[in-house]
Amino acid sequence: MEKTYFWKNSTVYQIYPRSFCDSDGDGVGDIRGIISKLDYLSELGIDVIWLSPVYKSPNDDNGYDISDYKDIQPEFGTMADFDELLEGARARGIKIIMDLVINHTSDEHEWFRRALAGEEKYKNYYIIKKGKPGGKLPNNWGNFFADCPWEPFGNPENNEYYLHLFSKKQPDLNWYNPEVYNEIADIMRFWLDKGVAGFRCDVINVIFKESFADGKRRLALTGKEHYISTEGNHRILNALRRDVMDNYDAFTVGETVMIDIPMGRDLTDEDRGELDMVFAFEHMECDQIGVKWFKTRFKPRKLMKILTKWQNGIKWNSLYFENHDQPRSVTRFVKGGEHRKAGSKMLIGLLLSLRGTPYFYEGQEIGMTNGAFNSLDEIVDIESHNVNKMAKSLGILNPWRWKLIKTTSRDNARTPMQWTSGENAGFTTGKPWLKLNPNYKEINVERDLSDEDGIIAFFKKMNAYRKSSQVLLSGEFSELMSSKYVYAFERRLGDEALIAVFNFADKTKKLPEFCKGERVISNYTEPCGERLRPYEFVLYKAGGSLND
Ligand code: ISL
Repeated sequence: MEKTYFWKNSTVYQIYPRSFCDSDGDGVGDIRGIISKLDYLSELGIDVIWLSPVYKSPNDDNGYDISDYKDIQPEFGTMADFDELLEGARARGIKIIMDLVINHTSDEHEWFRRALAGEEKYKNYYIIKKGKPGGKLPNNWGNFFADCPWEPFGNPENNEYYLHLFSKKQPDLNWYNPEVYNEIADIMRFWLDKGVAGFRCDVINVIFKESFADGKRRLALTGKEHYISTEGNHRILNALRRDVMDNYDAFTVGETVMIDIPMGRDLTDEDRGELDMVFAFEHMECDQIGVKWFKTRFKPRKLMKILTKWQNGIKWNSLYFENHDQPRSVTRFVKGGEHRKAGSKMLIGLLLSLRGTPYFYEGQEIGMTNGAFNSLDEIVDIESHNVNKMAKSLGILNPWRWKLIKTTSRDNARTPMQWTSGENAGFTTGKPWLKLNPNYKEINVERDLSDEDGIIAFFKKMNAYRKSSQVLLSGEFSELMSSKYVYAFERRLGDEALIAVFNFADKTKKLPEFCKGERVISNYTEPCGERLRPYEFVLYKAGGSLND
């Protein structure tokens, strides 16, 4: 199969189906809701939709716990709806990638049920270990969701436990077993044969555990050295590339936790042949100390340094500031509500100016902000509840626990999409599954679209420009400046160069002298003088005179 590498020129838009658009009034977004918004997505100018899981699931982790990989979650619709979505997208030149969750299944998956019923074949699909003498767990590992990663398996007398790095309803698959490999390869072919354009591969660099020995004690995720980007993991990815992906004009983007640049390079090296791109996390950790729950003041220069490091370190990056696990970028990186519009545009401008494939998360195009939750009762996310329990057991008082959760909970990004200023933001006619942000009266698609100077208008303009510019699509990156607040870089292809400059301050800042040339695009209408305005972004065509 000849590869077109279409993803190198694509802009991707992530849909979290539960929160996107509800067509039947049950308060949960669904596939027909997405179909009803295809024209909107097409007008935005996006090329690929990344669909968070729509497979059958008991929803312990909102679909990341899959009980049937070849069927659709009834509350999202039917396979016929899915086929219609795929066709409707195709007709508009939009491709769809699926979320591939293969570190674990749901404990309600048939494989796990049969394992529990005692079928050896299926027991071998999971990681089941004997407890150590004295009623001890098989090892001292930690868990991603602030839980214990071992849960008794079946009859307690057998002293067996199954491993779950995430929720206890997400048992980890045993990638030592070739049958597991074959099952997953088959699932991938099933979707690729339908015409999907690839996969976003969930926590893909932890699937192969090289050893089950105790780990070095850490604040979080003790044991991770035994499973982060192991050699066995590389072998599996390479095999899936050869056996499956090479037969389709499709791509993979790996969600790769805790990777550094050398790991990212190995995972995406074309000669090794594993993944096409990775989602690295380092830039998403620029405002935290140790673990993500301990947020510190955002220092723009730290973000700039990390972005530059990855631009220089990896041939092709995935560019993102948001997804369904992260707080909203405008709340996180932009000070004060009055700059929401300029700041949202600047962050969009930044993603679309860097080298790599840009990913946007639903609502980012209208500058949606973190959820407006008042207490834990309003939070659904399992991780947040587990963290609360754990913090409580450590004696952390409620106001502190709530502060951590309110700032960092994954539900911040999962509040329903704000379409209109009408009832329930036009998301549903029923009761939304998660509390809407009351700011939908001001922040919504309808209103933004009616504003010539809206965030969507800027997104469309900038995205269209990127697509017409070989320099932005494939030019080399070099940093020109990363000061306390001002970031600037050049993108160059042969003799042609663009200079992008960003002011991360809520005050004016001096425009660097090298920012000269034709002002191609900006988030402000009037050209700036000697000083950049708050959260100003300008793209210059190098050569020519300043602001002409
Ligand atoms: O950062 C995290 C760990 O503390 C989590 O937000 C997240 O679990 C991690 O990034 C892995 O995420 C992916 O796999 C999870 C699922 O809950 C997330 O939604 C998904 O993006 C388990 O499938």
